[in-house]
Amino acid sequence: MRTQVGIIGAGPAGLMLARLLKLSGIDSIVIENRSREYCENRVRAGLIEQWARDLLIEVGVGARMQREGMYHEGIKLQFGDGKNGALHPISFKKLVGKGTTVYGQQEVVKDFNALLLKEGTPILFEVSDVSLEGVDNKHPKIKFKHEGQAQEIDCDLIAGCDGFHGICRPSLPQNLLKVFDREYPFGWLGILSESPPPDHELIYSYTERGFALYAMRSPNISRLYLQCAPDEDIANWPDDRIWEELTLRLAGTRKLERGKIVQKGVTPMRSFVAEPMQYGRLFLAGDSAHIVPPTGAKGMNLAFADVRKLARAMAAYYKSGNEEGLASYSDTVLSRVWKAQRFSWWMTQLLHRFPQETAFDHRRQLAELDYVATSEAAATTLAENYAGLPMD
Ligand code: RFL
Ligand code: PHB
Repeated sequence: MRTQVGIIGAGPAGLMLARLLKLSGIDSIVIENRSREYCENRVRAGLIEQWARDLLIEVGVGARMQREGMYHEGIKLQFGDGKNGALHPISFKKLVGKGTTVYGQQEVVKDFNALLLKEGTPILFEVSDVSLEGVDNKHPKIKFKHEGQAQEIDCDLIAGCDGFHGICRPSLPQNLLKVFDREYPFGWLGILSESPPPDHELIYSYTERGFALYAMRSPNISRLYLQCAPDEDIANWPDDRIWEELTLRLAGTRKLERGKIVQKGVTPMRSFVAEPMQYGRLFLAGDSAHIVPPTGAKGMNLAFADVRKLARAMAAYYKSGNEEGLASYSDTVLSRVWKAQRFSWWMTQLLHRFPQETAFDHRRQLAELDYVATSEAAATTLAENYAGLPMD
């Protein structure tokens, strides 16, 4: 097989890249090691920044999101347990004139798969034994197995969109890679439940018992998270215990309706960046190069931001042979990546209880929450970053 751009991974990064390239008249083939059904049902991110919503509409996959997604003008912070507990709204709309959209990542993936396959961009699911060859010369190749057959794709360029556990990042010379890594001493236990969310906005709750997040997928489906140990055994959390803990961490500010839990899992939290995000003809994008803790809701948005820049650089290369955009890709996207890292770390350290924290740390967190809730300057900083930094 031969294509212009070989894309490894059919997550948000790979699919958006394939679509942007198609709109610039550039051919690509996407390969994915999981089944289509698995990818379309993997419950993950849910929050889409304003510019990313606009981009999904612009590239032609926004219609269902516009119908079914929930547009949010802000979030609510909850802190101060018991009688002092209160909800503090932060209105992005008022502060920065933007909002966010809640629409499940797996729905975005479904919408892309349907459009790409209909318009003739190949997505090969359930491939195995993927490896790269010749990324340091002009004729890179992707080798893999598909339907029992050994296959090769000759490409001009390769996009490594294969997530944190993929093969692309390890394919860069390891002596060139600089890795920046931080693991947090907690994880999130997440559930999807057939019950209405406690509030129409997302509630980020800081309590003595730990952090909790009350999000949603629709007016009748809640997506709820509890801070837990990073290696928490889900078997220790029967449904009743989850509901009791979620109720306690809402601190009486809203009523929490219970419902059937249809999915649950534990996610460890980490911040991670690998630099540079390119080598020769191989370009990393999304989680294959960087991971953020989910508190700032940045992961899927950053994946889109990377490939928007990458698609532009590739289009310029094919249009005029100009390699400047490709050469500066990593430097260009890393400036946004690090700002998202900073914000995700900041939200995480603000809202979680740390095992080694001192009484001073705890008071400082409460003071910072109070500052964000009462200072327009501080709230504007949160709003600007959460709803999405400007994107050109
Ligand atoms: P993905 O989605 O991991 O896609 C990579 C794809 O590559 C495939 N793959 C391979 N394919 C071929 N060959 C190989 N050797 C391969 N190895 C892997 C994988 O099967 C997969 O299909 O990476 P991508 O595209 O960079 O997208 C990143 C996002 O998925 C991720 O950042 C977000 O889910 C993070 N995230 C959130 N992001 C947001 O923007 N807003 C949120 O509200 C948000 N909440 C979250 C989150 C992630 C969470 N978890 C579970 C990690 C909440 C949670 C709980
Ligand atoms: C989600 O809806 O799953 C979600 C929303 C906001 C976050 C993380 C996850 O910060």
